[in-house]
Amino acid sequence: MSEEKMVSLNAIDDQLIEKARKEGIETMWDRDKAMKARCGFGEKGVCCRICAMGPCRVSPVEGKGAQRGICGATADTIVARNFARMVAAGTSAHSDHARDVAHVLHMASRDGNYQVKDEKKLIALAQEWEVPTEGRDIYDVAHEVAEIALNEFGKPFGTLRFPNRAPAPRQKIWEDLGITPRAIDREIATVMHSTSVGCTADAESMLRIAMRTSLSNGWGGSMLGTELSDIVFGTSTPRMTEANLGVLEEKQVNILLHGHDPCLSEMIVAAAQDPEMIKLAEEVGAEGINLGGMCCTGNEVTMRHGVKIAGTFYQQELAVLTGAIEAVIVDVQCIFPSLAPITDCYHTKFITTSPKAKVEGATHIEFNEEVALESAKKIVREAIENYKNRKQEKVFIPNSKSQAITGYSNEAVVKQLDRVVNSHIDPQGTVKPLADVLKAGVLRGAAGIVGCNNIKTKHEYSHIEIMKKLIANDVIVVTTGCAAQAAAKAGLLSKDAIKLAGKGLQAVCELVDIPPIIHLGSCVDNTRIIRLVSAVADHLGVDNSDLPVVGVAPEWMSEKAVAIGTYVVSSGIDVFLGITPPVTGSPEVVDILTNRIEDMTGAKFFVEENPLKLTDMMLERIEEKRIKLEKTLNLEAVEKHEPQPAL
Ligand code: SF4
Ligand code: MSK
Repeated sequence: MSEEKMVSLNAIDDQLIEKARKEGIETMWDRDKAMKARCGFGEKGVCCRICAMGPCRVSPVEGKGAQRGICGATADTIVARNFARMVAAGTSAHSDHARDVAHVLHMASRDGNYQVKDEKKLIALAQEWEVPTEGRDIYDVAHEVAEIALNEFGKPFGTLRFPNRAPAPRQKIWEDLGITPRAIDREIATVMHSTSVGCTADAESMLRIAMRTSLSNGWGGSMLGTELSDIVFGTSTPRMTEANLGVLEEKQVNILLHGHDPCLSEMIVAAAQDPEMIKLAEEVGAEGINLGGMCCTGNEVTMRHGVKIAGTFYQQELAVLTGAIEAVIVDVQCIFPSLAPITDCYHTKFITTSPKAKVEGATHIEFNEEVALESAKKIVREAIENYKNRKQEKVFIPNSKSQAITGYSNEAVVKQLDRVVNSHIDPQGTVKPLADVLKAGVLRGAAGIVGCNNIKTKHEYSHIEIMKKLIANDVIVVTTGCAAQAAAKAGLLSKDAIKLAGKGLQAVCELVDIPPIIHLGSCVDNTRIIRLVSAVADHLGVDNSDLPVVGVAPEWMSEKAVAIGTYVVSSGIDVFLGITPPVTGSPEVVDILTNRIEDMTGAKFFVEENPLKLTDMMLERIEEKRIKLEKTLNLEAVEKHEPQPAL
């Protein structure tokens, strides 16, 4: 197949799609064809079905078609409301994930399935929240911290705790805009209320409400998810792993772990290492149990255990098509309902575990945290016992995998930086070396590349082209989510990739001993990125918006990405999107998001579907921010950098 016709950067994906065609199995590419053109009103965001007088589709073109819904809502109102609801939905997903982790911390005990793995981090958080720690049992402290965390969801008064971690000028901006987030659930409820029929009909006001809600995600739910997961499951450290469907094993029980919630996946990892389970696998004729991670659960277990990465969001059907998977075990989010019919074509069991995400046609085995390990063993046993049903003639395991280093928590990044600077300056570690090389222009800037895959683009092409071009231009990249997995598969999370970097970034990577693209975890872990940026801003005594830093979501598809993008812009960091959001039906909303929001937050959205042009826009913006930083810090001007092609 010619390269342009391939649906993905990876030839093996096209081979698996071909296998599906030959076997008469429907995939998302068939459904994409059947769908033909998308609904134009939906694409522009001008369809409202909030009340039963509608649905109302208003025309984005003046003088053509209905200009207002039955109630009088304009395109601006409808688009802004739809956007806000996306933010609320994304926020609910990330935050509810964190709520589950908080519950698990609350039930943690010394001899239980869930324990405190990072006591230092727990104590630090307890002190931040003024929880007494002296002379107390660590589990008493853990339970009190968990209770405070759970109260962040519904406390009746005041604002969230974590926004206090932002640089002082940023906190002031939020206060002045009236968008300092209150309780997480309250912010989500406020969006649902304000967007209901007969409420907010002012685009800017609606978007401010959406911004506050997004901040309750970034500086609330997601941040809790990261912090509490590190406490219960351990703060990740860099480790080697492998990525792509070639990690599946011919002679082992292959289990695909897909979804987001580490409360389940951590227990599945423990169950798969249990001697009883290993013995059972041998009894059914397998040489062992092989776990492969997918989507953010894949990120969670690779960063803490080095579990191999089987693939990204768009490879979930392709993984089943290998015919070599005994069970796909899922929890919540990003799970295709099509896994039910597609697993039916093979011996593969599709096991749902959460009451929040049951799927028709799946085997549902509810995961019970109270008896977590037993529950996980029950699920793993199903997979093992299914090994004997594998049909060898249907098996095709692609011969493709890459080496990757994953699992850089912020603590791990700081530890690496300490190799360069005497840690005795600051016993907690320091971001000084990072701030110094950014200030001096050795690194032109930094980019956080995050997010999903989207059938509207060639899979992973945008992720990889953007990453390669940025590092060639001395922009260090941190990455999470499926973008991180794309990088792992392309070999960009390895030290071999240093040769693709510009001279400045090469020097930094060699000195600090890091790859030029750093894996920072799952989607909730985007909070690691905003904390790292805030630490550098604090160190330099500036605001986030003064730094030559960008956020990028080249192939996003999820409502969670809309929530993330909005909290990143609200945190003062520009966001570059490779897929146009459904807002183009309102020139007002487009103008706010891509222009006027900068007056409020110091950052804005940029949208361009051509990844190379999008990268040029990022590089230009980074240079603009460099000039701003030089002025703010009274630095000597460094020569402007002209964009270089990827190496
Ligand atoms: Fe139509 Fe207004 Fe009802 Fe929306 S809220 S469906 S625009 S009448
Ligand atoms: S898993 S939200 S496809 S990054 Fe977080 Fe990947 Fe996007 Fe799901």
